[in-house]
Amino acid sequence: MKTFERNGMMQVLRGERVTKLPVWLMRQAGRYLPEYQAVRSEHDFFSMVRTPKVATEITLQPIRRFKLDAAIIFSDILVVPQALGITVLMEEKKGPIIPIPIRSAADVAALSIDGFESRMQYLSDSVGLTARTLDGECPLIGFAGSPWSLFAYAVEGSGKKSFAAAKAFLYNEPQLSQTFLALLTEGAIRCLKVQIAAGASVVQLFESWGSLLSPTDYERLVLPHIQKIVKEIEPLCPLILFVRGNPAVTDMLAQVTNAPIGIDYTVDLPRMRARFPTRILQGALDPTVLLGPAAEIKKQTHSMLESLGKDNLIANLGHGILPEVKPEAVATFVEAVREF
Ligand code: 1CP
Repeated sequence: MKTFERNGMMQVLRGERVTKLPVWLMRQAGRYLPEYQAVRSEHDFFSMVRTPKVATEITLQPIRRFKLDAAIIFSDILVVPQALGITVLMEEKKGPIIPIPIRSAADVAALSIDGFESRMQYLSDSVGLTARTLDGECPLIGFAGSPWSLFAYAVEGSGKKSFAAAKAFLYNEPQLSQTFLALLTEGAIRCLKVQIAAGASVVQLFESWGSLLSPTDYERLVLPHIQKIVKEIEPLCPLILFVRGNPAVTDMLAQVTNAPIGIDYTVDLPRMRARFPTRILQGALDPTVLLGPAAEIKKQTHSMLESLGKDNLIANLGHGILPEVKPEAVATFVEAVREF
């Protein structure tokens, strides 16, 4: 048995009780770390993602610094639309840009899943190299974006607007939207399978733009795709479902699956735990608390852990860490979990 099988993360995911709560942070590999900035200043974002040695180095940076209980592979949710044939650029300080967004039947028809795995070879290599380099120190998490969050970027063209174009497409082209969502679902499933085959022990699905849909529309238009992903991936390894900014959707996913649920900081924590007393939950400190003083970070972390209870819990933030956070604040958060 690999050492990390007895690490708290895998134990919690197997439903075992632990004496030490596992902790990792969403977006732990990234811009708040000076050692990340040093590598980034010399490379384009997607060439970093596509170079296994660089991706491995970035993945390990936060593990070295904070001795976290899980690593998450350095990649991006937008690698799936890229591998389907959509051009994605990473604009400095702005985030992802899709210069030719998906707006018509011809745009969707031009995409293809054929040869998907060969276009994901770099990801397979990165995951493999990272897992071998970790050598059992902790498990490696693979991930993908949910079909809806990918749809939102691919149709809108960027992440900074109201997503009016994505919503208009969804309602004006209901059948075409479902065709595109089904293709993105297939892409997400294959992307997760590539990472699992290469050595990821856990995977997470990011529903970063669940907040754009009403719970009714989510249930009608997106939920069947999520259920397909769960059905395909659950037999292979633990799958954590994370939703940002829509507690009703978080609740819906917890009701229709047995999957571990990643909760964000807008969820009422005591109520969530009361509704799902034995479910594996992950979260959920407001990431902006890390901008405050150490005493506040400790107080809020302890209060978050008290609300969620010590069992069936993976400590994390309720969304990704902000680039403005100081590494010392992360150390304080990790220490606050460890001393709880
Ligand atoms: O540490 C890690 O978590 C590893 C790698 C990782 C992950 C899990 C990156 C690297 N991106 C992601 C997921 C991701 N990417 C999500 C889901 C999580 C979330 O909700 O935050 C989303 C929405 C994206 C899209 C994306 N990529 C954004 C968000 C833009 C927006 O609309 O808000 C941004 C800024 C990126 C770029 C990016 N991805 C990752 C890093 C380190 C960066 C910064 C790039 C840089 O250095 O300029």
